[in-house]
Parts: sequence; C-alpha cells; structure tokens
Amino acid sequence: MKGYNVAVVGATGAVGNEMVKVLEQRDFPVKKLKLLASERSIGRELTFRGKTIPVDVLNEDSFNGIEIGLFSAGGSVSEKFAPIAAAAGCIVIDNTSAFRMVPDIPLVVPEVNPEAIALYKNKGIIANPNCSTIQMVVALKPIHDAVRIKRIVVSTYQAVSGTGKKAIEELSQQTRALLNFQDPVVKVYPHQIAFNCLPQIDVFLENGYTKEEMKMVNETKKILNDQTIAVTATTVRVPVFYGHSESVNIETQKKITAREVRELLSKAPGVLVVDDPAEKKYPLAIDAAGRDETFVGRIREDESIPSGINMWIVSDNIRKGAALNAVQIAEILANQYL
Ligand code: NAP
Ligand code: 3JM
Repeated sequence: MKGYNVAVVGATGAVGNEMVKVLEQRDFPVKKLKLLASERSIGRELTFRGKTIPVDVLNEDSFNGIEIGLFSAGGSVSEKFAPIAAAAGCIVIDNTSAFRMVPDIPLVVPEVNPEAIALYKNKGIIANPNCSTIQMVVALKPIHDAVRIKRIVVSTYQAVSGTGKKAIEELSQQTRALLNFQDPVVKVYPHQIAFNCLPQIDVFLENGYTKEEMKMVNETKKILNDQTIAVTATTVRVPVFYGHSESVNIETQKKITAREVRELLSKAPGVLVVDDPAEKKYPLAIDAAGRDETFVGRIREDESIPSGINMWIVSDNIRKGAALNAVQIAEILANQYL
C-alpha cells in the first residue's frame, strides 16, 4: 500500500496530539510523520508507533515533500500557512474556522457529505467543521433525508477541552483552589468556569450572537447543502473536561415519530442510540469521552407542534469533533483521490 508524508500542525495541542493518536490507532498509511508547533515547543517530542519524533518549528519550508497536512494551530496560523502548504502541493485538512465558509472550499463530515471532498482540487484545502456542528449533523442527516428538517433550535453544553490545553488546566486548577477555600485564578475564560456555566463561546458579533453560535448556523446549512433550514443556537461552556452535549429541537416537514427516529438512527453511520429512560440510560459526556461515536438519546416528540422531535446528542469533541473527523477525511482522500 502507498504511504503518505503527513504533517500535523499544532501537534503539541489538545487536537494535534489526538490527531497523532488517531493516525496510529486507525493505522493510517503514514510514510513519514512531521510534527509542527511554535517555538515554545522546541525540544519536545511525541511518540508515534513506538518511536519518538521531535517537534519542529513551523516555517515557510515545512511542507516541502509533505502530501497531507492536518492543521489545528488556530485560525491565524491556518490563514498564513495553509495557502503556503497548498502551493507546495500539500493537501490541507484544516480544523480552524479560517476557511469553512469560503464557497469553493469543501466543509466535510464524512458520514454526511463525503462527495464534497472532490472539491479539494479548487484550493488544495478541505475544512473540518466546528466540533458542535459535526456531532449535530451526524445525528440529523438521516432525519433530514427522510422527512426534511425545517428548523433546528440547539443549546450546547460544551467541554473545556474545546478551548485547548490551557483551559483543561484552568478547570483543574480552579476546582482544586475552590475546594481548598482559595481564590480561583481566571485567565482563559472571561469568568470562573469551575462550578459555573458560561453563555459565551468565542467572541460576540454585532447581532448579539457569539461567533460559535453563528458557526453552528452557517456550517450546518453548508454541510447539509440546504440554505432553507432555519437554525438558531445558544452555545454554553460547562465545567466538563471532554465531551460536548447538545439539546436539539427540530421541526420537520413530514411527521416522524420518536420510534421512527430511533430506528433510523440505530442504522445511521457513526451514531449510537442510547435511549432507555426506564433504565435511566441516556448519553453522558463521561461515557462519550475517548469514544468515536455520536451518542443520541432522550428522543421524544415535541408535543407543542404538529411535527417536531427533541433529542440529546453527545460526542467526544476532540475525537469526532476534531481529530477523528479530520483523519476520516484523510482516509477518503487517500482511498479515492490520491
Ligand atoms: P491548544 O491545545 O492550545 O494547542 C494549540 C497548538 O497550536 C499547539 O500545538 C501550539 O503549539 C500550536 N500553535 C499555536 N500558535 C502557533 C504558531 N504561531 N505556530 C505554530 N504552532 C502554533 O489548542 P487546540 O485545542 O489543540 O486547538 C487548536 C486549534 O484547532 C484551535 O485554535 C481551533 O482553531 C482548532 N480547533 C478546532 C476544533 C474543531 O471543532 N474542529 C476543535 C478544537 C480546536 P505550542 O505548544 O508550541 O504552543
Ligand atoms: C475552536 O484562532 C483562534 O483563535 C482559534 C479559535 C477556535 C476555533 C476557531 O475559530 O477556529 C478555538 C476553538 C475553534 C473552531 O473549531 O471553530
């Protein structure tokens, strides 16, 4: 089998580190793995397939001879270096929001719109959606195909790992401090995150929504290739380490029962239905952490409208929400296009 020279940009971060693990776990045909980060990581190394690989400092020449680049070092790094990589012949799979809404750049969730990967030829870049969008569209796509979704109302309960390694540390430290009657240090978020919920993720925009909320609105329409779906979101950071949870309400064109949704989703790729109220079984962030599936439960008919469904969707934001989705895209690229 052909092997590929792969670079991970942001390899020392929460997402990049998971990318290295997922490449190994899924046995992606890596010929050479290049690990890239900032000058802060000089001297660091990571283990891949039992061997240690040094972390290099990202620069303009980093992509010579690299065929696939997995980027997760923030939007400004991608804005600068993704076009440089693409010009050097490296196909970029970008995890930041930098290129997601560029019309001729595909925005891909393999279970939903794998065919869009073909558009990588336009700019040499494929965008990976936001973590909250990914898990929602994995669960909604089969329902949309069956009965057409007219409107989505979503509220999220997002883990701190979505903000990166500094935020994981901040939740630990604040929790420890508060349990020891000390003042918590607040640095990463605008307020204390331990024992709290923050109705702000990313910056506020002119319309009063946050950028994270508008990512969910716009990305959902692009991935489902349907500009007519009405989407509204409230995104909330909660003191959970791994796993985003979402309360999702949908209104459909054709009536669908909760039972029919359960049946549809039990056959859907990437979805695991956990929905047994009598046994107190429903998706939990702590169970989703470290897993690949998108978990769906609490499926019930919205009795306030003629055709609507409520559900609870949970997934590991660092795996399916970021690293796994990117590697799945790389697998399709390698198998079908390269
Ligand atoms: P993180 O834990 O803070 O890690 C950031 C990584 O980027 C580190 O490896 C860091 O290297 C590197 N980096 C930062 N500035 C750099 C620069 N100027 N040059 C080279 N490398 C640089 O953050 P994370 O959670 O992994 O997230 C990283 C990015 O991925 C986010 O900013 C976001 O855009 C994206 N993301 C996407 C999703 C998604 O839903 N698809 C989810 C989470 C994050 P050092 O260790 O050397 O500082
Ligand atoms: C998740 O460049 C940055 O400030 C990164 C901000 C960020 C993003 C983003 O906008 O790319 C942090 C965490 C995301 C994301 O997936 O949209």
